[in-house]
Amino acid sequence: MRFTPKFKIGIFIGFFVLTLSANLVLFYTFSSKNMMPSYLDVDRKPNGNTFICTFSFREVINYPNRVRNQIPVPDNSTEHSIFEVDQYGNKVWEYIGLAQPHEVEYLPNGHILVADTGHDRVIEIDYPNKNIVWEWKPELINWTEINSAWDTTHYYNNPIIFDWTHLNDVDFKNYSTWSACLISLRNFDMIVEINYTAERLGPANSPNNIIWYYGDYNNHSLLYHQHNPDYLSDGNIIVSDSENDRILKVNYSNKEVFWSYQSGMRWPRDADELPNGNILITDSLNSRVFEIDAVSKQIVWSFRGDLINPYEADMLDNGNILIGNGIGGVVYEINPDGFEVWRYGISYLKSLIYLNCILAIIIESATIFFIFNGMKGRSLNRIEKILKYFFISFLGFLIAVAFIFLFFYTSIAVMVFIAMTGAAR
Ligand SMILES: [Ca+2]
Ligand SMILES: [Ca+2]
Ligand SMILES: [Ca+2]
Repeated sequence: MRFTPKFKIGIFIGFFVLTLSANLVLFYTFSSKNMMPSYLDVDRKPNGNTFICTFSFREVINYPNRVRNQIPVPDNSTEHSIFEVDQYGNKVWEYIGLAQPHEVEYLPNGHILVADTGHDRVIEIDYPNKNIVWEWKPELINWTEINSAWDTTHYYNNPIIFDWTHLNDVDFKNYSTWSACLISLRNFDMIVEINYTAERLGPANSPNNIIWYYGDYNNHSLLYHQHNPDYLSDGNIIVSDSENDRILKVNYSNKEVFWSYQSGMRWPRDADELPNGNILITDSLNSRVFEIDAVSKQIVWSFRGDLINPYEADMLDNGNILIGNGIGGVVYEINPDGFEVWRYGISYLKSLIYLNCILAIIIESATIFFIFNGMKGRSLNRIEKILKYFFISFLGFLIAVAFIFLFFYTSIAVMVFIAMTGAAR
């Protein structure tokens, strides 16, 4: 039985339309059912459960300019949450109504502190209940009282709009007789330390409770859109100076940078001091997590796997690394050999891209094979030959594109993310 050329072309177009529509349906389903989340801070709790800060990819699609244009999140949005999963991946607790929450911090009294980024506030929740028992809002601070150079016209005192400070981190420290919080105000290019004990005794949001700060909105050589400042064991501060592509250790007493690391990184967003003194760095736009020796600054461990713009990584007590994989939509626990020992979530984005690429490669290769087969023993005129070779070259091009997506999908996803959200400049 011989198929006419028209019939073959019909089959080819049919396959193409079918694949395209299947993709659109799958993409719509995944995004509308919130199956493509974006993970930020992830914390392993002492009981083995994991806290995950998330907003959805649907969010990114619907409001690609949310962060760039400071578009408010509707009240009680279910797409910006902190939830807790047990080791089997069951969701056991959730708190919604946040705006791109970047950080959750487990307090000694069992409460949690949350950096509710877009809402420009730190909240303390009486976990496992869901009452806000304390709130710190930079809009309630008269910043001129902290530094007279910041007058009423200064950005720190206005305009108070959604995501004005982009408050992206809170860290807690017990100074034995009192406690403090280290808070990162990204759009202020500044981190502040506040006396948590005094805040809790009240009145809260007092300028007097700001006991230390580092950074200046008008001086990007200090900090430029930083993430994840942490207290170091020696009392100093480590911070990811993200837009400056470097990690800094700042002397707490004299505010001088006494250590820095800047080597081939793109938008690092987390740096943790490890028990052996090494530094664990999340190099977001390079989609990797690596560990350096703090003295020699040599890389002693590195992991890429399926990471796409990871937000942060923690070393767990068992020596494994827990990673919040940004738009990759998966939380990974990786052992020191680089093997995945636990995960939460499925990367539907990756599944969709892989499925398409493999389908495209099979269908296009088969088409080329059948074209050559059909040409056997037949003499073609010049026009027919040109058309056939043009078509074969086109299919070859599509196969090459599919291979590029297969091998470089991480970099492509990062490029799309930057283009859509305006992240990292
Ligand atoms: Ca945390
Ligand atoms: Ca943090
Ligand atoms: Ca970390």
